[in-house]
Amino acid sequence: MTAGENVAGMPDKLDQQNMPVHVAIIMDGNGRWATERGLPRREGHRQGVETVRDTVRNCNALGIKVLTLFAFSTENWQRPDWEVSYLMSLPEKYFESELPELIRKNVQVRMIGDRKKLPRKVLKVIDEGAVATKANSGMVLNFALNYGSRAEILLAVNRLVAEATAAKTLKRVTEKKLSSYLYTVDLPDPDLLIRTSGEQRISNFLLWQLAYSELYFTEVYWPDFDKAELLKAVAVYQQRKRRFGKV
Ligand code: V07
Repeated sequence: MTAGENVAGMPDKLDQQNMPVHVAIIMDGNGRWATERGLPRREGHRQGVETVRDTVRNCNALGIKVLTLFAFSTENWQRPDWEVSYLMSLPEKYFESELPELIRKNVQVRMIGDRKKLPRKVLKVIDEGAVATKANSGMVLNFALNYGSRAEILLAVNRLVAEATAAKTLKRVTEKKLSSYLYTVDLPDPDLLIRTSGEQRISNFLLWQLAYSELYFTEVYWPDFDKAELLKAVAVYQQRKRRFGKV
């Protein structure tokens, strides 16, 4: 696709030669979206899943190769019990409606994060989604669940130390070596990080992997992050790349 053509009916000016390969998103603002409408917070999360569905479709149509979505952080356990329970029902809800289409569209589903503490039922649902799409060679859809970046890095360092202790030798650790112990071992680093809902922080998300990523922050709440907003984010990414290329 070239400039001026459409992605599913939407006019755009994207440069297909300069698409981000890996897009990561902090999906913030579901609660605020609901509260501002006088709706229960759970409605915001429900709408958030709809936005996940649309965003996966749109990224796939744009030719993005990896989409990482921050669905649940290690800090989110501090939410009220009812909210944690509701959030934990969403992976199943998502797959119930979307798994056939993900399979059909050659999308491979994965999870990154600490599996300990996640309910057995949730792990079962996610593993089934991963197994059902394991052989798919198209877009990788990577859900960060019970994910914290410092914990990920510490896990990697401790595994390195344990192996070195067992082997009674410690070679100099390189970036490549450490990267190979992270959850994202076989994924490229994100080219573009998007965070919705106005906060301008990384919040313990992919700290190592985001070292050279373009950061895009928008005031738009996650449930309102539609195709036009996604195209805007990618257009800003491409504009920054073009400017960088000139100097
Ligand atoms: C969650 C919806 C999106 C906005 C952010 C918070 C609420 C999709 C999933 C999911 C996770 C794993 C998986 C398949 C789907 C999800 C949680 C919350 C905990 F394999 N959306 N979504 N998981 N929200």
